[in-house]
Amino acid sequence: MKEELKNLIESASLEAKTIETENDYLNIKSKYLGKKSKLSDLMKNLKDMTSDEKKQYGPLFNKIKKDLESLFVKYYDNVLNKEEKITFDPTIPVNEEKGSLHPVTIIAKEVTDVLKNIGFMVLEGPEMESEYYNFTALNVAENHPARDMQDTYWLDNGLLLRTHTSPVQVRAMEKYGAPIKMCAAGRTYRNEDLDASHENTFFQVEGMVIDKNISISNVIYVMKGMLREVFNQDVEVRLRPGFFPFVEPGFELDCSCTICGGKGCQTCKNTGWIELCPCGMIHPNVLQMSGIDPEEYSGFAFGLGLTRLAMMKYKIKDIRVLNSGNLRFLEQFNVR
Ligand code: FA5
Repeated sequence: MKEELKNLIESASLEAKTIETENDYLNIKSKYLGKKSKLSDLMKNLKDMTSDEKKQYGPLFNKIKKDLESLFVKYYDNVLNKEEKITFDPTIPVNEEKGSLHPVTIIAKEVTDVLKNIGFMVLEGPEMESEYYNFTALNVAENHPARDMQDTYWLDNGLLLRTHTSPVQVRAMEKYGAPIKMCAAGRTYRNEDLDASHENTFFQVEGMVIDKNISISNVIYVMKGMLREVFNQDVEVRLRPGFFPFVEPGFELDCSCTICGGKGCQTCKNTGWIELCPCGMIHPNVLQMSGIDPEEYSGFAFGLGLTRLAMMKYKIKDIRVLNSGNLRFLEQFNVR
């Protein structure tokens, strides 16, 4: 028996040195320590041994089992350490190809930087929003057709994917009260038919100023200034009446299409203009619902289509390329 055990330990020790993978480790463990192993067979003899022999072999079997186990683990650890060393090998050449910022991220930073410089707080709001913040608190009644125009993705938890960044206005009014100057850039969602200028996932920047004696001329001044900074030149814009339940009066600010120079193309649906930034004076109901006295304060708000602004600045003909993950397209924006 002793001779057999000695041979077993010798061959296990030799084989342990060949462990190179997790599979090798598991196989050798099962071969020498498993239920059908030689050691297990030898241990079955215990029941026929005298009590003196049992006293001698019982502890010996246990010791051999433990020794072999730690031997296998030791060799397997060496394998793992070797793998770790390879993972952190500092001599591996660095991949010089770095990513660059997405064009919408570049524009979002440019716009919020301009607004920050003139005293706007830069805030964020949740993309998964409640019906109250997305519609009700913005004076959009439950059966109002404006809810249809901003059809969205309704979630199992009763929330929805926000259709615009306007809910951040409400959250900011509730948290900070008046006076206030804030902006918030972020992703918005709509259940849309896609075309060259409509995506189901796009970005907006909300802006809002509430103070005493605010008028529509303030919003026009801020928006024109912001566009001038982003485009590094004056851009042709036009203002026309627009309806949104949360502003009164409301306006649509359109930008002359930079793709066709205003001549008309597929991107601007042959109108020569791109709807860019609706705005208006905040409706008194909205102020009141968020705890601000409309007799004392007035304010303006705008909701800039950030993805469309990126299209206009970089002359991108089709909005769909922006969410496509197309690296050849994205590599052109070499900003980090
Ligand atoms: C709104 O979302 C309002 N919340 C804007 C607002 C804020 C008005 C504050 C008044 C006061 P509208 O649905 O028009 O409005 O969207 C605003 C801008 O987002 C559009 O002018 C357009 O530039 C952009 N936009 C709207 N839908 C899409 C779309 N499907 N794909 C890409 N851009 C879009």
